[in-house]
Amino acid sequence: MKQEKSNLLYKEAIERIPGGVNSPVRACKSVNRNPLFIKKADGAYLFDEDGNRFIDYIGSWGPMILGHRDPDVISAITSVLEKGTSFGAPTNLEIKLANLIIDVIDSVEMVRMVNSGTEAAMSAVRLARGYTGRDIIIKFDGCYHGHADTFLVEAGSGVATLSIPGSPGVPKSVIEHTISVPYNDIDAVRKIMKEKGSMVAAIIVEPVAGNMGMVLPEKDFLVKLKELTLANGSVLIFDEVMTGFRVAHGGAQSVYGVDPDITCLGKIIGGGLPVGAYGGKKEIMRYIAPEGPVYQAGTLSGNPVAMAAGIATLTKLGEPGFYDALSEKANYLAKGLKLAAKNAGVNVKVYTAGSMLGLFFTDKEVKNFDDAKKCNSDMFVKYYTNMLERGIYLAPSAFEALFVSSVHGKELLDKTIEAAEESMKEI
Ligand code: HOZ
Repeated sequence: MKQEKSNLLYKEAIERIPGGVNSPVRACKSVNRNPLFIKKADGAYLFDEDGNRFIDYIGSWGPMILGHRDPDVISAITSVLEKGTSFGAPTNLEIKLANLIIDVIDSVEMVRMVNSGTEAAMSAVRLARGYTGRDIIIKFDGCYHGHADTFLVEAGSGVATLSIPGSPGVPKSVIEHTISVPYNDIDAVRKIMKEKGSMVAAIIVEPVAGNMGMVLPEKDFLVKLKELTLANGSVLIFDEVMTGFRVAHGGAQSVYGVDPDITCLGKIIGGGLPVGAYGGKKEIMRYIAPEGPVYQAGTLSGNPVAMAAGIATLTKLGEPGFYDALSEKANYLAKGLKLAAKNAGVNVKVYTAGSMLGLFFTDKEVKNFDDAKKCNSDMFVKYYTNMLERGIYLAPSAFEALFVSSVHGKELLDKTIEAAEESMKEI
């Protein structure tokens, strides 16, 4: 595989941009490579500067659920561009997108648009603290809720690839209010709630974890979190930045039958443009300024171009049978990957949640961050490299998920499975 042009660009980039990238995981450090510089994308494919073509399973880390350059999304963006790119004032588009969210996610009665998942989670926690008048936040090891100070304790995603628990620059006085416990460990949460429940503002969780690889919640884990927050007057926040409109139309909460008090959304609701949102019950959402005292603002929040892309995307996601067809593709791929591993004599665990997939090099079930960290990282690096050489673009870290889009046809899935078997045989 040629990488000369990407390498040259990387050389230039590292002189001008820290690490040569605008988000750490992309630097591909944990797979011992230089990053590929992407020139364009189309459907299920990415094309890099050297002219290599890849079947894309990152999908811009989730939002490209319709594939790249979906014609309806592109035409919605184009028609808005002719009217202006940013007004910093309310538009009808914001109401339309809010309705598309509220109509589908039962627990969301009101929603505030922001610009990213980080902003959504950061604002949701501020709201929970303002609403309850409490400071403590409980989160889970290996979950990632963006890079706001409060969350940089045992965080997943890019933080996990650097093997650091948090980050310098985060004041102790901020994270002393954050308690992180193992994912799926309801007894650990129960213990904290028993000791400090009256001081706990919120429990925040990825209802399906997607930033330590993809890890499923155990039976009743989310139900018990709901019970504990209710009993203690705390707020339950579901970070559905990855899972919202992804694992099912109504998000993970619709699959597991648990209504959180606040839901964080991102990625998909902007159709690939920078959008996030947080929403919930009116009683809580009315605490946000200007209706209430909890301050949060943003010039580009509700940006018309991003709203138009989101509206076009969510409208298509509402078409009958969309999610059944998508999950079928993911299940087909998961089955194929398991068989590929068996044929190659390699132990893997493969999990799916709608169109999200997790693949771990281990023979043991993966239920939390510790389990994920114990998986064979050398095997992952070799597998990643072999797959890339065969034109399959996976997340360059074992602590991320795979995303299947509606334009990943059977032929591409078969090609991926074939490449996986060859790649695993070469490990
Ligand atoms: N934190 C993102 C995935 N979980 C990666 C962001 C990026 O590099 O774009």
